[in-house]
Amino acid sequence: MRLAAFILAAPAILRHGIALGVNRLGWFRTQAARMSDSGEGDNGPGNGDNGSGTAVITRTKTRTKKPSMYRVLLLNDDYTPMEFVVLVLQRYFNKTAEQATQIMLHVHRNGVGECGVYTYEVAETKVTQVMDFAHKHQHPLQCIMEKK
Ligand code: TYC
Repeated sequence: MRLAAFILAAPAILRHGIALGVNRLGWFRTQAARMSDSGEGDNGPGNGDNGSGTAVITRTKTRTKKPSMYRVLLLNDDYTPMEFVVLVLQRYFNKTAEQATQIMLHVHRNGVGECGVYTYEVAETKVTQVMDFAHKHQHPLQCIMEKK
């Protein structure tokens, strides 16, 4: 074909080439198959060709989120016995006698100290357990939680 003739025929070649060679529905089916083979995306019910000749591909990306963490704190007071605070730290926060003593002394000297860091429900449970235990023994010990 002479160059001039090719240039004149080019628009038609392009139009028919796209229509015949790269069938739109065929391309979508290929994409869907590729995505499902690779485990990519979610081609669940409702994503297929509904008979209209139009395929809709949706992709669901799994997003995970780390939970917010909460510090559980003990507050100092003038009346709760030191041994009782040490016992609380061992019983509810799984501290050794040495760790518990260090934390208790830190609270005694600084007014506040961290017992542990937990997710919301666990922190809330520990606060309730400590407050109930202190109340039962008539000590004014205060235990609180704060978002990190
Ligand atoms: N200050 C208390 C005392 O001298 C001891 C104490 C320590 C109390 C820590 C509470 O969270 C606390 N007996």
